[in-house]
Amino acid sequence: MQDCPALFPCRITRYLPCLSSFCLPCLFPGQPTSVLPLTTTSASASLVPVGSPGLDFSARPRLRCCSSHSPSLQPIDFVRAHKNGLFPVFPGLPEYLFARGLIKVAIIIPYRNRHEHLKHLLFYLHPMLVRQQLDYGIYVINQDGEGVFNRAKLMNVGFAEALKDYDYECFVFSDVDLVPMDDRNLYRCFESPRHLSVAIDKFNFQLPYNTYFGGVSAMSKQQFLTVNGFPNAYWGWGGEDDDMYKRIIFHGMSISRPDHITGKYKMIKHDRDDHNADNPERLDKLSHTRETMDKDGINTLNYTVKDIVKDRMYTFINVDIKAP
Ligand SMILES: [Mn+2]
Repeated sequence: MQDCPALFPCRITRYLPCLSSFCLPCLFPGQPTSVLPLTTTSASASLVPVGSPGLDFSARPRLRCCSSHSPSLQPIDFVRAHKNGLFPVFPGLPEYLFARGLIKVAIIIPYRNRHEHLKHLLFYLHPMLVRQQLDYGIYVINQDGEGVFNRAKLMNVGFAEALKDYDYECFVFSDVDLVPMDDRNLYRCFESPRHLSVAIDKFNFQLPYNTYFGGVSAMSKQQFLTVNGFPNAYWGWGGEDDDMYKRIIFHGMSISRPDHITGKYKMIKHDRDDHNADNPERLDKLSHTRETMDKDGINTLNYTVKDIVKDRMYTFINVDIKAP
């Protein structure tokens, strides 16, 4: 163990081969105090199919750095290897990680000016997604400029842009400040659209209301297209998640959820952002979802990509979404 190197010697399209719990502390070199505490609990370990469950935020993590020459860090293009049917063996990772059939999942994070939150989220999310054995990519969709924020439209952009990047079959839409606390909360798609953040500490680990679909949700490509994606017309805070819930119900689907233990989340505390005031039109809009859902959504999405930066840990897409 030694000081974190400035860079980690691996650059790949996605993250599977280069991440292990061994190298994670090096993802964010710097002050350990800026990272939420992490320990795992052992109580139900034997029940867990995908790694150690449960985050307990009561103790600080031990942030030891990795060696700069970890044998598991290799500059390999995993996607190309996968396509070519090559399954190189990475020390410490089981061979079945590289078998065919990994679920291709894009994590979409609408974003503006929340670097600290993103750092915290990714510190926990990457290792969990690796333990869940997903073929995943993370897309941070940044709303360019100071216009009114539009979470739903950014998620539509994320869907469209991620599909240009790779043949994803499942999309997880996540707020930047919601950290999953249990590995068993699978970031994949199910037969029904899935609401994942069912027990957020801010809401006392309860659903705030039964039809709540906000926070973190997962939809397959087909489910998302069936409901015409998210609405683009909700500028400012609130309503867009309820609109999505209605779209799902109006298309004859229901939602699935994990239980209230598995679905626990820690919300990173913050004040309301600038330029994201309550949307006063949301209740009126919500009363018209049935008429508007086929006319406003992924089929009418328009935006301009200003930059795409492939960071080691995520793809950052800066986008002008034509805020009014
Ligand atoms: Mn928030």
